[in-house]
Amino acid sequence: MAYFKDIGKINYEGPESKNPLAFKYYNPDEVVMGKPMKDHLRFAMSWWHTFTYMGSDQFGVGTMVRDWDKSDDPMEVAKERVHAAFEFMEKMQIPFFCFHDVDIAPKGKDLKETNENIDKIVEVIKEEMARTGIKCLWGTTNAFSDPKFVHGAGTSNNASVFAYAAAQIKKAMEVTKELGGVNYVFWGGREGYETLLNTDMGIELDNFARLLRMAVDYAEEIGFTGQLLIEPKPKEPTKHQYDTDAASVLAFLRKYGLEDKFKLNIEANHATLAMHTFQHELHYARVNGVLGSVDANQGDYLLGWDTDQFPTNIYDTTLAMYEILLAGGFTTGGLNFDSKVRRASFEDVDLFYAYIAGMDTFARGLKVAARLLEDKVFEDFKEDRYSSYTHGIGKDIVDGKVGFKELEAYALENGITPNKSGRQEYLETILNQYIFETK
Ligand code: XUL
Ligand code: CO
Repeated sequence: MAYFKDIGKINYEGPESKNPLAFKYYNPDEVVMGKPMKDHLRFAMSWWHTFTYMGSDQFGVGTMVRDWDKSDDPMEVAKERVHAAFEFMEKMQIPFFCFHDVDIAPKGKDLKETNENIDKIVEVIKEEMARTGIKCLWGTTNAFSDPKFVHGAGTSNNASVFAYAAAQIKKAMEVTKELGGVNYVFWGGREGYETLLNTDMGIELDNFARLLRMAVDYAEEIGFTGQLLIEPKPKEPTKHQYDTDAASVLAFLRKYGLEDKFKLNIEANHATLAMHTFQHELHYARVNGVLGSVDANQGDYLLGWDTDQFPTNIYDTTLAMYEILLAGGFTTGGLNFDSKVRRASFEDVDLFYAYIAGMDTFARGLKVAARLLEDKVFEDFKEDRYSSYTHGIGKDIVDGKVGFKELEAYALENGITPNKSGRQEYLETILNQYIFETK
């Protein structure tokens, strides 16, 4: 059965179009820097926000009434969600999806029954994947919602909870492999703490690393060759999440010798919560060689929590695509819309408007970023700005030829070469010009 009967396929109509159900900038086959847009952007739908989020918040229940959620049988609901999800992705021209284990199938009376439920729904998903050609970008485990994870999963003080989380990850990895997923994500969930008065951070971090090591070993054992990813976030649900930001995750991975096994899944709103820009987190991951994938959304600068809004800020998407292009583009990664419609946008058509907004803003950001890179606007400026390290004393520093004594002698003899302006406002104007003028 078709769930979005009144809505056809969303096509590219160009910037002049007034059709709200059309792309104005996302033109999947248009070639940008030698590659079709769809291969640069690798858009993915998040199963949880799109098909399980019903619009509830701390003050009220769900507002969304979905035809595919009508049955009293949770397995029927799960199956119909699969059909609705694939109809949606097909119409939206979204080539990938991402999921948590709990998003796709209902909980059973125990782990065994839950896993059986998952297996049954996976069969339905596989049929739809074969029918449509839509692929899995990544799978993950929800080891944070259930009450047993009150003290964390891999960082729980309760070893039986650690074991349960491991069992859940094992299953989710198997399922991700079965669905041909090209990445597997670890977001910390409740891996963090509320108060150090009851927390042994040392043992919690060691245990978390043990869990990740087991995941690496198991991936190898079952032949899952997808990229393992960690998604940083500084707070929410716990006051202090261990995977705070790109820098702290990298330090953690290096301490435990896991840095070659994981890359990062950078989420825009998590960057904001960490008091960083989205670009900062992408840039940090890129220069350290660990930029894996992206959770595309945006936060609200006036609110201190994860609002997971669809990305509509052209500056953020331009600078994000700039970093992604500089990284050489995605390999296994992609742009997963970890974004949800507002509670008041409760009609089915709002899902389409939301994804169109996000996809168009990223498509346009891609084109602006490509032009900025082709013209080497910022890259030339930076090259010149750091040119003192390409010759003379600067080159000696870089080549490791000098120490404090030689540098003291240099300073005594030569003093300071005058500094030059950083030209921030000039560069910001150029960025604007490219955003305004890119066709
Ligand atoms: C939570 C979040 C998650 C992860 C996957 O803030 O972003 O949805 O992306 O668990
Ligand atoms: Co996310």
